[in-house]
Amino acid sequence: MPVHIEHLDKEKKIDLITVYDEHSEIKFLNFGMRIVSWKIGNREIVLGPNDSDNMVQYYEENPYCFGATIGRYGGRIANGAFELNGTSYQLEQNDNTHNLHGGQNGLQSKVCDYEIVDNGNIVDVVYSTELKSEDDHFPGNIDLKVIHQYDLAKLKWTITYEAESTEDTLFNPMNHVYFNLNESNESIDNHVIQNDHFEIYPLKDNQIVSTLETININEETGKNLLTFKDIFESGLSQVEKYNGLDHPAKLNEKTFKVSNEDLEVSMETDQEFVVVFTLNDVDWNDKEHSITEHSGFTLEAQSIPDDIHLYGDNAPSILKKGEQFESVTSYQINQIK
Ligand code: FUC
Repeated sequence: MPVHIEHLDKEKKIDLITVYDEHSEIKFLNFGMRIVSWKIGNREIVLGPNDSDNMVQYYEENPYCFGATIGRYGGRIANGAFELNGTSYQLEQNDNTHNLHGGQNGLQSKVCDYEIVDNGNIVDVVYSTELKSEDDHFPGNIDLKVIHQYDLAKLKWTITYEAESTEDTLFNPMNHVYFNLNESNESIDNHVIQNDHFEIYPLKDNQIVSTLETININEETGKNLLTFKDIFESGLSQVEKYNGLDHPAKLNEKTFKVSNEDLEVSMETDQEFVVVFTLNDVDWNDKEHSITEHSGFTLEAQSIPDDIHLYGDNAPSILKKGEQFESVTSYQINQIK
């Protein structure tokens, strides 16, 4: 059986779940339904500590939500306020005046029940949990399952979200994994975005999406394939302002690929957007794990942040009462050499 379970904190019921064979190994925590390690051979490709010592405390304190399932709403909602079906809702303002990640009581902070379905080469960790209106002040209670599947033969991690709400609400979950495909985690400068269309949505000074008119970074820089270094050094005001990327990008092909010389991570999703965050302005000191600015990047598949203000009643994140929500995003590692 390619699964190992370690009870890290019996009181809090936090378990570390390892799925492995001789080629690769992936580790999940039921606290925040997070990925905490993914090794291809000896190469660790996600940021954060991957051994169990002090792991719980680390992830409780980590301000960047390393590897966590985020929701009910992935990005920022301007001023933490919105209107739905004529009713106004005021959410927690946990990011300046905004609501970020659905607030502090979101999925990232929950310890979830889970079951393992072991089919040999393919293992599912099936988490069950709920989001309550009284905890995050969104309308409706949501029953949800998050399935983390690892396919050992394909080196493919697939996330499925299944949910149902008791009232019309907003639901826009995502995962906050940070990749660095290099042997050393110091920088992502050399990573190449393999999509030849990288269009981002500009943010206002307050980090909220300002317009649906995109900036095409390939056109702006005159480069077909961009390294993160090209982007950091592009001089584009949006990049300067945020010291990197913290922007939604349009997914024309529902796939997004980033590689270094050895490995490629290929994301596939049914979502329309991906938020790419490049760990800008790090003020949380973790030298032991080489967590410094630009030492990792996220590929957060979701609806565009603040879609409720951008699209109103047509916002893709609106989940109707009783409607079945299902969304799938996968990350696959291709070995280049
Ligand atoms: C992403 C970003 C935010 C924040 C967080 C940890 O969601 O959009 O700016 O820093 O990660």
